[in-house]
Amino acid sequence: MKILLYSPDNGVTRNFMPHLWMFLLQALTPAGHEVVLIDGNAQPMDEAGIARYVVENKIGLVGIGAMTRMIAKAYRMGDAVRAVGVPVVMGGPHVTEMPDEALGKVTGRRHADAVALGEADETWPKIVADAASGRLKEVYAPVDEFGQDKKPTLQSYPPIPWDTIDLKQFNIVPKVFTPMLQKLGAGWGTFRIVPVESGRGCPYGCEFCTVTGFFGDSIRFRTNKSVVDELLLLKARAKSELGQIAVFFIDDNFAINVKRTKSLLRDIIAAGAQVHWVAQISANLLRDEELVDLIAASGGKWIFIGMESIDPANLADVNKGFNKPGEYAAVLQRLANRNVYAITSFIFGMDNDTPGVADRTLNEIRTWPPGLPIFGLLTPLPATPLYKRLEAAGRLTRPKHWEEFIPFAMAHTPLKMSVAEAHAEVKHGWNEAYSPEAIAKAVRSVPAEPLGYRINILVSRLCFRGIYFPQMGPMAWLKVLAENHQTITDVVKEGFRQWISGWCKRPAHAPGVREALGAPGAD
Ligand code: B12
Ligand code: SF4
Repeated sequence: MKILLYSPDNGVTRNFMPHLWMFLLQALTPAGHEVVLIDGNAQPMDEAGIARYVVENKIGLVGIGAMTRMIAKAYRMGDAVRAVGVPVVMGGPHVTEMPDEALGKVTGRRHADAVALGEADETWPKIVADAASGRLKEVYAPVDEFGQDKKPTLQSYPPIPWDTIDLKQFNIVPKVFTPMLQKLGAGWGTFRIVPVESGRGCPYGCEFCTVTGFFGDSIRFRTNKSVVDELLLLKARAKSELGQIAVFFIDDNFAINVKRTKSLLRDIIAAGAQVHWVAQISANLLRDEELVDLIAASGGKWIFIGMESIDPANLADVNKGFNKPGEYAAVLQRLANRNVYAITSFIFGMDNDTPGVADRTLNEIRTWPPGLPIFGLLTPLPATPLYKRLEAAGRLTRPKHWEEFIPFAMAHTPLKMSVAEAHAEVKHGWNEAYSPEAIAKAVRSVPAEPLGYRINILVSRLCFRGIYFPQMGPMAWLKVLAENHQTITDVVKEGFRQWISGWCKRPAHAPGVREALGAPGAD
């Protein structure tokens, strides 16, 4: 059987990296079946497009996975596939929480033949076998022989064959530049951000988060060896293509067990498996100097920190009182001292927020080392404690907000500001944090370091806003480049000066551009 795994875009945001579930299910598919992957973010497709693809390629089963914000598109694509007579199975956080919706038990509009609840590592082979024999069931739940919820251990994680997987659609470097950039240093002909997980689960139970409910509070890890082997495979692939691969450790809280994280990082270093990596770690776990040393030494470049708010009352409201705004600056400085920077995520529209929250947050951010701030709105995702609280209080204004996804739009009314005010705060946050002046200041604030770190800050800043406010199309990009031309010119001039002076002083074995740019192994 030929299987298509499809991840929808939501028509608004574009992801900068593919979703892990597709590669994982592909690796878990029993032998004898062919699996093709299409990520709608990389290969935009509409309903007619997927129906045509499925028919032309004789696909026998389509698997669709989606977060809540993509679910409306997922349903439309499911409808189109089912209309040409091919069965659809859906999985992921949204259908796990709302299986009846996908199966049409609420509205009568059915979008999937089957749903896979929760973690599908162990149910997927069964789904494939049932589909191949025409006996697909409606619901697949990960349970043991007593019907109790069963979580995969991750100890026998399947090797993902990164050396052979077709990754063309996930290359961020435009094809026209590939031949030229392959010659730059160790090669930049391709650049991909690849998701890798080293463990699952987070026990913290923040009120707005799906994770504790979905993965449970039992934390599970892969073996260090299987993670290290995966990194080595990725590193070898990048080298063979004269390209670069960065890894996003998608664990919910990469250092949830600090002892184990240190042991993994030590093993990565010992095996020479360092690649540039990003991971999500909560601020309270970054107090440990040794952990931060190991992060830097193992290739860690950016840490995603869910700061959420600088107001302790807000944090307490959403069960995230373990975040201490008073220590944010010290945590970020500890990272910056090792040239590791942070993606700092904030939520506006919390119950104690009042107009001016963006400026108050921006004033704090300006005192911190440079990073990549993100601003979003408090969103009641289905089945979260937040959703239940707001529903019980009658505060949901759009209880089924996912039916018509609107980016950056609230689905409930905050207590101390209006919905329109909350929207304006988010817009203001993004505009100010990514203004040409703010970008110039961030780049200038690391003058003593190798040029590579300033390039890292500049490029990340220019690109990052685009993940949330896509700079699609050449005109949007030209505008961004024009607005930031002074900073870009300064960095290019500096690079040229360093290159010329390096060239003049060049001994028999001189560092190449890669080393000058601060690539791993050169820090
Ligand atoms: C990495 C990640 C991201 C990445 C991008 C996604 C990517 N390319 O991987 C970034 C950081 C950009 C991101 C952004 C956002 N994210 Co996010 N993200 C994650 C994270 C941490 C890991 C996802 C992952 O790979 N998990 C590991 C895999 C193995 O698990 P899985 O995807 O659930 O897949 C398993 C099962 O669900 C199932 N399955 C999944 N799909 C399918 C399909 C089929 C056919 C089958 C059979 C089974 C199946 O099988 C898999 C194996 O067991 C999750 C939390 C988490 N731990 O999952 C949040 C999570 C998915 N994100 C979430 C959210 C809300 C967001 C944002 C909206 C946040 C924001 N406000 O900006 C944005 C949206 C960005 C966008 N452009 O759309 C929520 C989604 C909740 C929901 N109900 O939709 C999650 C669950 C976290 C949370 N706080 O609750 N995210
Ligand atoms: S710390 Fe992060 S992953 Fe864990 S419950 Fe809170 S928001 Fe979710």
